[in-house]
Parts: sequence; structure tokens; C-alpha cells
Amino acid sequence: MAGPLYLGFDLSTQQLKAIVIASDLKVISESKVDFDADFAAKYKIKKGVLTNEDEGEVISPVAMWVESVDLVLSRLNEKGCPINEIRGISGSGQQHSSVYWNENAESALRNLDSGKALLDQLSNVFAYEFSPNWQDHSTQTECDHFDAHLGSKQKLAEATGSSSHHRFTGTQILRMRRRRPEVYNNTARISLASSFLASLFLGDIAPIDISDVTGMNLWDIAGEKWNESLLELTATKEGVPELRKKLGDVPLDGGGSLGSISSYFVEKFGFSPECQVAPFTGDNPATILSLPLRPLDAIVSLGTSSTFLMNTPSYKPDPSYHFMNHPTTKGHYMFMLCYKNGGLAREKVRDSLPKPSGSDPWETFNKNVLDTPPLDVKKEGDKAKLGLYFPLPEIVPNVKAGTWRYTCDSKDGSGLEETGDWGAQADARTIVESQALSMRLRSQNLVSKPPNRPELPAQPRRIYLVGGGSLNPAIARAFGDVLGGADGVYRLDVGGNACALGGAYKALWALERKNSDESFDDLIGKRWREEDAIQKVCDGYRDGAFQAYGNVLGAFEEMENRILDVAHN
Ligand code: XUL
Repeated sequence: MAGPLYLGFDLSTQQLKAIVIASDLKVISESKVDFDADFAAKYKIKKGVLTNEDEGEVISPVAMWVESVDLVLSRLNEKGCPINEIRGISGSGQQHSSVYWNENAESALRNLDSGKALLDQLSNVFAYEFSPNWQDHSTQTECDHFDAHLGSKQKLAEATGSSSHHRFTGTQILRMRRRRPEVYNNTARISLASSFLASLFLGDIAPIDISDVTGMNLWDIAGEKWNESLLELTATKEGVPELRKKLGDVPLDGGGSLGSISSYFVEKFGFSPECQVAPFTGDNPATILSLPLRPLDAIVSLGTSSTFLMNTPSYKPDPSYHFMNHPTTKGHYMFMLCYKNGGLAREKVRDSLPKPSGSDPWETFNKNVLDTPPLDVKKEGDKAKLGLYFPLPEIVPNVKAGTWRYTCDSKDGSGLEETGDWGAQADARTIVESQALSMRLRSQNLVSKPPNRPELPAQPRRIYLVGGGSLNPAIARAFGDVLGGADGVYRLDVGGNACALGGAYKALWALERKNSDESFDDLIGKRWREEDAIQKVCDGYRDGAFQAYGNVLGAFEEMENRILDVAHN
């Protein structure tokens, strides 16, 4: 076997996954716990969560996560994984979710007994038995307070990388203090899902990670410290020292070791006592670590929701998107767009088309996507079609559920007007285009002319597709048409495991880097075998198509603004 092994976890909404890699990045073993399959009866969850619709609360039972850690490791053991060879652990957690520990937590974590189950020893260490999930939308009042507190949404975005969002942890903590003061008062420490998981392995409360902390609306990105004014808003002026204690200090380095693994795991599962715990990060930051992502490369994750991720040295915050600290590279940022409407919205259009004769449910949809020219402009003078398809209320832009169809002049986007239903056939291409156009609109200031092909317009260098939608060639083609991709559109071939894999790579980098200057991309880039990890699915940039979309980008933005105006008046 090639050198020591590294273990990456991903604690997502629906699963806890573990993946073990060797130093040469080869995957050695994997296991997972599926919350619904393993625990639905016990915890009454559905798709990993409980919902309280009256208040917009979406929560996960923390005890279920604790139990899953024992289970995922016993499954890894059953598969014969050489756990004693693992030298480092890291991983990821769903972003924004918070865990409220009480004063028993520290000593319980430090004195874990390998003769007992983890949960038996940790059942009385939580001030709140649930963790608010990223889908929670109970915090509109708190969001309004956060957006107003520094003067405007834009100011909040400048300070913390994002304007307020229901799921961001600062608003969640503020609501906890107001709505459940007894929980807030009994809370000794607050973790994010990522640092919670790291804490179990460390046998101590792990600090919050330098990238994941930027999903809280509480971290001053430029000042590299907690934002005093936003702490005051969350805790009141007198409460700030107490809140600082609950949150703890945040190490600025995403690498290195937090300490050795707790003896509980050594005795119970055969880990080496030398095995180190590196900082765990959020699932989106971990996704950008699942390959050596260079500036100008973009990852488009096409799952239930959609995300667009870039690694960039520029910091240009705006209320409609997120900048987060890069998990490994100081001075770099992760640019993120997070859409609620992705795969489900496309499926809705698919299901309104005639059923395909073959076994592929996407056959008719794909044929329509590929047979329809960009913007459905078939001949000179045809109007361009633009639409928005949101079965769920959307985050980007922040509008209620609905479907809107508009047309405009294809040459310059003039004459934009709302129009009636044009039939599901045209919808197939328009929905895919609209998802990609929204990403192009919001990332246009971050891209530049490709250095190896300076004759081309500014665009991403490579587009990497991940998630379920990445398997669909028609969707890949349409995303390439809209977004470009001078070096092509690629599918990242790691199944649903990008975050866990990113966690394992992070552990490797954190522990094998020669010094704190050896960058993640350099270290992983040298070992990454492109041919094992990615597949080119299409050329990306196509002359003509790219410009056609550029001509209507302004009209697309105008359409969104009109819909927003109506929604907010
Ligand atoms: C990002 C977000 C989601 C979760 C999914 O802001 O809320 O992508 O991280 O686990």
C-alpha cells in the first residue's frame, strides 16, 4: 500500500459518509450511514430532518449524528479497512447547522469509555437536542435585524461575505436566544456541524473552521476576527463576552493538526494513537477541495439544489451571493451561489413532456434541449425566450415560488416583455439555460480572458460538473453553451462523494504539507491523476452561442428585477 492512509467524512443532511484514501489519492475503502434507511423509525426523520412548518423550523436530531459515528466506523471495520494505517482525519459538515453543547460536554468528551456506545455517554451533553438545518427558514425577523444592523445588506455582505440568510448561523443563534432563552443560557459551547464532528474525534470541543465560520454572518473577513457589532446584535452588549466563550477562538490556518484522535476510537476501532485530527470544514468548501481547483475553474453542482463554486483571489461581495474564506489558501475565497431550485425544477418540466418510449426518463427532455437552438431563436428576427422556473421559493434571487416566461430581441435584449405559456418543449431548453444564465450573470466579474486562449472572451477556464445532473449530456452541453469553459466541460467522477473526498484530501494536505506555505493545490495537484478523476463531456465554449447568451444577459437581469419589484411591492 502506498504510504499512510487518510480518512474523510461528510456529515450531510441525509447521510454520514466516510472515505479512506492512500497518499497517492487512491480510494481504499468507503462506508456510509443513511439516516432515513438506518434511523427513520427511531428518530422519526424524513430525508434526514424533522420539520415544524408552523415556525419554518427544519432540524436534525443530534443524537442520531452521534450514533451514526459508531455505525459508520463499524461498517468501515467490517469491510476490512486497515484503520490502524490511518494517519489523519478531516471532513465536512453541512454548512450553517449549529450544535449547542452544555457544560457537561467537555468532560464527557475527554473521558469517553470505549466499553460503551458513544451516545450512551453523550446523551446529556447537549443544551438543545436538535441542530437547526440549512433548510430552516424560521429566522426572517432576525435576518431583517442583521441586514439593517450595519446599515444595509451590502454593508453586511462587505463585512461578512454574505447578506443575511435564514440558514446563516448568526441569525439562528439570535433566534435561539429569543425563542429558547433557557437553551441559550445552558449552552457552554456552540459548534457548527463540521466542528461538532471534529470534536467527537478529538475528544474535546474543536474550534470552528476558518472557512465554515464565514457561513455565520458573524465573522469579519477582512479583520480576521469576530465582528463585535454583530456579536452585540446577537447577544446584547452585556452578553458579548459570554457569546465569545460559547463560540471560542478560530484558528486562521485550515491545516495542521488539532490534536491526536481520542483513545475511544483507538481502543474501539483500532485507530493508531498517532492518528491526527485536522480541522473539518463545510461541505461546499470541501467540494472545492475534491480536486485541485485553479482560479478561473468553476464547479457546478447539479443536485437537488444547485451550487456554483469558484476559487478566487478577488473579494467582491454582493448581497445576492456568498464569499467565504477558502478552506486551505489564505487570501483566496470561495465564491458561491446556492440555489434551492435545481434538479426538482428540471424534473417538473421533464414530467410535463410526453413519456419517453425507452428506459431513460430524460430522453424526451434531452432531445428537446439539444434540438432547440440557443434561446429558441430558429431564424433571424425570432424573439429570444427567457424564463424562471421556481417550484420552491428561491434564494438567488430571493423570490417566491412561481414560473415566469419573457421574450426579448435576441440581438440586444431590448423589448423585454412577459408572455404566456409556450409549451413544455421550449421549457426544456429554457429552464436549463435560465439556471446557467443566472450563474453567468453573477460570476461575470470574477472571470477573465483564458490565459492560454486570449482571443476568447472572459469565461471560466474549466467547468466541472458534479451531482446527479452531471450525468446528463444535454444539460452539460447547454451549460457549456451558456457559461463557456475555454478548456471544456468535465464531469467529476466521484459519485456523490465529492465532500468526503475533499475532506480526505484536506487531511492529507494538512498533515503532509512541508510547511504552512505549501499550498493544497500544489500538493494535491502533483498527485492528482486527471484521467482517473474526470471525464471531458463537451468542449464548453462555442463561438456564436456564447455571444448569443451575452446579448441577452442584461435582459435576463432586468427580468429578475421586474419579478423582484412585483414581489416586494
Ligand atoms: C450552503 C448551503 C447548503 C448546505 C448543504 O450555503 O446551505 O449547500 O451546505 O449541506
